[in-house]
Amino acid sequence: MDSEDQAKFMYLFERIHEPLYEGPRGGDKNVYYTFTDEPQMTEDATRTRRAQTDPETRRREFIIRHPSQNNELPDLSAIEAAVPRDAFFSYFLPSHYQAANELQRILMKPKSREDFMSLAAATRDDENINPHLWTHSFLNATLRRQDMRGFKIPAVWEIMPDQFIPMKILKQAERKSLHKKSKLKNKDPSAGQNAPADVQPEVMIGENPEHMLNYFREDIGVNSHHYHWHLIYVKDAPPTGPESRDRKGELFYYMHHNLIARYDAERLANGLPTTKSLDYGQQGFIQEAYFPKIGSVSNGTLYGSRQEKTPLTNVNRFDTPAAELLIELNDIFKWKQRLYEAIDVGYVIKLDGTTSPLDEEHGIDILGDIVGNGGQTSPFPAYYGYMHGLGHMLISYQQDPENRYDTSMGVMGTTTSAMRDPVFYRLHKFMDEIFSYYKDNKLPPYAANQLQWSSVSVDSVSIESGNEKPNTLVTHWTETDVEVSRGLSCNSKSTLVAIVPLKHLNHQAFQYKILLTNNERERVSVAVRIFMAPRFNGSGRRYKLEQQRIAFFEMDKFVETINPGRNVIIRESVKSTVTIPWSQGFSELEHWLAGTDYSVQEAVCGCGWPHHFLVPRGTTEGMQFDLFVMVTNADEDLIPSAISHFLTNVPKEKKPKCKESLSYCGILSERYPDIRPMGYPFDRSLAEKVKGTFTLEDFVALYPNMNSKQVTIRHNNGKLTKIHKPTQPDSGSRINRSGSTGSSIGSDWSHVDRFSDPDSDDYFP
Ligand code: CUO
Repeated sequence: MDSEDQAKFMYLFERIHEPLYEGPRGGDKNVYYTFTDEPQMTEDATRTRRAQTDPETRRREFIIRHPSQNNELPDLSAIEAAVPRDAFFSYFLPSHYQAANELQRILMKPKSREDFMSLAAATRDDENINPHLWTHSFLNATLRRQDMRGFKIPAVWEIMPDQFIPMKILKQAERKSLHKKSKLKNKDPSAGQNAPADVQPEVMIGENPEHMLNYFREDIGVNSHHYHWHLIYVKDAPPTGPESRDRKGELFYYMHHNLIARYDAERLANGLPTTKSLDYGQQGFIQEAYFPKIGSVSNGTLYGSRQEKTPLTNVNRFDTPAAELLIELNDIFKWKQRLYEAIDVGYVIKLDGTTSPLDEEHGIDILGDIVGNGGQTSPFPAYYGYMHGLGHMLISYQQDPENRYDTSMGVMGTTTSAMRDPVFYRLHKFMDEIFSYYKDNKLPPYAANQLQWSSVSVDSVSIESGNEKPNTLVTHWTETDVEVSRGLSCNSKSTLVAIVPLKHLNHQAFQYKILLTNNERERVSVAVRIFMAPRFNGSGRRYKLEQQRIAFFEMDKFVETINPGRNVIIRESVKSTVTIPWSQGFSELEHWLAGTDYSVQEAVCGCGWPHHFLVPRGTTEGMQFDLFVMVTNADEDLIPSAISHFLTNVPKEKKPKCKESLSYCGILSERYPDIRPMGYPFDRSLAEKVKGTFTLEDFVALYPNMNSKQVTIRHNNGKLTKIHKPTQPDSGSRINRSGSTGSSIGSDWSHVDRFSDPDSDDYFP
């Protein structure tokens, strides 16, 4: 792989709703794609011809051999009929999902990378292909193909800004950018070439108290993580072997359980009650309204909206012949009953009449697959249904369940946008309760010998953050520039960029300080597990551990080898293996490509909790949280091949190709790295003797390999730091011209350094 291949690849993601011949592309607006149908074009000839650059005009031209010359262009008509070009593409609609899978299968076929890119370009330019379906399939194929390992994908919010940023703000950015263009033509000195559009970055706050949570629900990192998670956890991924997703049913439970726990921490911080499960009963209704401000630049419409107290109704829509949709509330109710019965009797029925036990090793994985994935992964699809996907679709059409008004689906229909809607969390709470019912009633509480490890004791834990008092974390706001021009049609010929400064939560970097004693005579490898949860419930009372345990969310997990005797571990917050850095955009990748030390080792591949949201917001006066740290034997608990992923200092040659969240996203084609049940030790009911009035402190006092600390999270609402995009791309030394704070690009997690305010204490790893 070389820089030309990377450039050829990444510009396929630019302006996905326009054909490639609508050039030019790239920050310098000098990149063109040209299809050739010369029958004798060999791969080598294509390679030598594909990046011709005219020294006068600096026009760069990628020549692509059109796959139709050898009759290699497949028939896409069935895919196009299933997902019309102007439809909102929905991962949850079985017909859409199958069509995306079919396109992905087609894109996996080419033997060479060159042919893969040619086929991707040709399918992309098919007049009737849906751009979001194409993006889904192309990304998926890229992540799975061995010959694409190490390629860097631009941030998904730059590829599809319409899925993440309100249409009004995009239009403002577009307009400002066009005005700048005309001012520049008239040599108006007030026209800053690359100044961000002066648009309102605030999320809309109306009178509805639910709007206070917009900063969480509409965060582009949060939504991008959710999109990527579903992109890689394809419903029918095999459990073992190449392209496998080990324990994907269990991870469906665990990742979404963490989303609810994190959301509830924000609800408590805003004085709102924790999430209530959605009631699917006959009199059920959705209390919360949702009026999306986002839509699709391809079809020119916003997602459907929903009034408060919308009654839940059957859906019976025949929008297109291929997308007829009948969902009955009664079906969801029936599936729920069958699942609770299966849990009670301890097994599920299979299609062939036999049964599978819901045992300790596989039970949660089977249930997670049935609820979350349905279809091929379910032991009996018709009997247990597809509660998750059809639950999303049922809700997404409640504003117009019979299509009397020709409205679009709501945001709940897509994985890019579902987390924006308050009802997302209520639907997932409904499913989370099924998993909890199973774990709490059918699995024995952890016995003492499953919790304690006498080799190592955790003597104390604390947090240090800058000049703050010990055990105090501070959050604030940051405004980060997001370039939207690459996903819109604006300025397609101009080098001016449209930028939206987006305001999002952030926090001051911190470190955990963990004092341990190794009681053995030799070095041991410890797996350090760190969780956090609010200390007080919605009524302001101290949580009992039996209630608090479901409020814990994972902060970090890593491995250290410690000497006999006393040890101190200092762990930097930015190393968290739960989070990923802010994804690189097109212009960052262009800067990186222009660097001299080009090397491709790792890429930020998109799946992972956004690092800027590692710490919950807290409150201005300081909100109390409990930090929990537990160490277990890494040699027994972690998959040996995965241990290097958890090490703090990983040798370069062992660094993963893809920086993703280990706990929330696993590792492609490998076993899930942690052998313990996901959520251990809080994933099941406590033993009788510690249930009642036990608090976290009482619990950790029983086991020397655990410890806890009360932590204050203070929100500095008045602080706003800014992170600006690199300046105008240019074919030469852009990095120096931009004033980058940059260290060597591509030498660490392959993330281009942010171009930040030098006075800011923000840290984007
Ligand atoms: Cu992630 Cu409902 O699963 O969305």
